[in-house]
Amino acid sequence: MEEMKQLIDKAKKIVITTHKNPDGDAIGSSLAFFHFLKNIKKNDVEVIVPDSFPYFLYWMTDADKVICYDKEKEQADKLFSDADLIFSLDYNALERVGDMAEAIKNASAIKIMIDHHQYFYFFLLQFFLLYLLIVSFLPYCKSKFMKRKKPI
Ligand SMILES: [Mn+2]
Repeated sequence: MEEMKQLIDKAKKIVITTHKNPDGDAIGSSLAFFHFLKNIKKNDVEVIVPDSFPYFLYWMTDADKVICYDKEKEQADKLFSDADLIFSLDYNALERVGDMAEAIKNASAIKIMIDHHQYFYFFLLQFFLLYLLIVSFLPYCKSKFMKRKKPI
């Protein structure tokens, strides 16, 4: 946290990004962070999303300032290459930003990822463990059930 604060203090140009088909938490977290940075007097901050987001999210303050990469690629590419700091919000794998991945990868900026999703393989592992748990308990449940069903 302290390190991040220092990086923000030092950065002049900051870009906030989020995942493809942005949803409420993507746009909400990006704009909230955008407002936070503006409030601490960071003037050169942009939110760039891979593609457009649903109209019902436009009620959020400054939603109209969000740059859609698929529509304003040239401008966005320049912002990425000029940035000192790039934030990745609400995603944890570059595959999730589609065509924008290349620009982020090539940017010389320091990149910070903040996400509430689990790393994909942990997610799979969790399902596997749940499966094992169910499979190992199944015989036990079955036998209980059978006993109860037995006629007296
Ligand atoms: Mn999301």
